[in-house]
Amino acid sequence: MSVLKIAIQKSGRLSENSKKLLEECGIKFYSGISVLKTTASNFPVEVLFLRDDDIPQYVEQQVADIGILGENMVFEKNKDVDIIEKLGFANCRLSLAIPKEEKYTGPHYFMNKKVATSYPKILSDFFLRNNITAEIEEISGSVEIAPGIGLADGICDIVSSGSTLLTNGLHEVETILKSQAVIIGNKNLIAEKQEILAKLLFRIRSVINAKENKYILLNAPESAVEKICSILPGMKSPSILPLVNKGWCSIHSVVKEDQFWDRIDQLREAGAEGILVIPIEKMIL
Ligand code: PRT
Ligand code: ZN
Repeated sequence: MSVLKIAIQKSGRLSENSKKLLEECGIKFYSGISVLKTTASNFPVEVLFLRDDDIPQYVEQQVADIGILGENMVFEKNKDVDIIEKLGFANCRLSLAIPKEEKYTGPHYFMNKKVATSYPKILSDFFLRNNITAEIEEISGSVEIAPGIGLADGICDIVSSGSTLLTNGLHEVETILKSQAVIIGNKNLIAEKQEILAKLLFRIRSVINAKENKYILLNAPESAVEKICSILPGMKSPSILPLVNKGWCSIHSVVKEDQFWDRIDQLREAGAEGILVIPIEKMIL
C-alpha cells in the first residue's frame, strides 16, 4: 500500500498554515514519533518537516512526492517539478527597493549597481530580460540592512506589509514576482500515489472554496425576492423558504468573501432584513 510523502516547512511562516490545511482536510497525525517525519493515522500520507529551500530538490528527487512552499522559492530553485495548486496563503511579492532619497527612473536605474538578495536566479533573470548589467550580492538573511551598511545600492527581497522596507529607509520601486503558497509535485508519481493525491486535492479544494465563501441567510418581503435573487447568485440558485409571517420568506445562499460587503449593501437597499452571515467549513462543488 503506497503512502504519499508531503514535505512542509519545519518552522517558519508557512509551517502553521501548512499543518492547519492538512488538519482541515480531516487528516490526523501521530505526534512525537520524530521531529523530522510523522505519519497520518487515517489517510495514507506521511509528512516530512524540512527547510523550505530544500523542498523543490527533494520533490524533484522524490524524497517527497509533493511539497508546500512559496512560489518565490519554487521559481528561485528552478527544479523540474509541477505546480499543482495555489493555496491562497503566505501572499507576498519579491521586489526591488532602493534608499528612499534616491529617485527611481526605471529598471535602468540598476545599470552597473550592486543589489543584495537571497534570490539570485530570479533577479539575474529580471536583469537579463531588461538588458541590465548589475552586480548581484547573494546574502542569506537581513537583506534589508545591506544598503545602510554600504554592502549594496539596493535590495531584492520579499515584501508583505512594506514595514521592513520603511524602517530601513528603503522604498519599493519594482515588483518582480507575486507569490503565494503552492503545492508542487514530482512529475513521475505512480498511479497509486496519483490516486491519493487526487483525493487530497479534492479535500484541499473544498477547504479553500469554503474559506473563499460565506453562507448567508436573510428575510425579505416576497415582492423583493426577484431583486434579491439577482444580487445573490448562489452555488446554483438561492433557496427560498416561506416564513410564518404572511408575505415574507427566508432566502439562503452563498456569497464570495471578496464580494461580501458590496452585496450586503445592495441587499439592504433591496429590502433584506435580519441578515445572518455564517462561515462555511467545507464546500464541495
Ligand atoms: O528556515 P526556512 O529556510 O524554512 O525558512 P525561511 O526563513 O527561509 O522562510 P520564512 O519562514 O521567513 O518564509 C517562508 C515563505 O513565506 C517565503 O518563502 C515566502 O513565500 C512567504 N512569506 C510571506 C514571507 C513573507 N510573507 C515575509 N514577509 N517570507 C518572508 N517575509 C519577510 C521578508 O523577507 C522581509 O524580511 O518579512 C519581511 C518583510 O515583511 P513586511 O511585512 O515588513 O513587508
Ligand atoms: Zn528558507
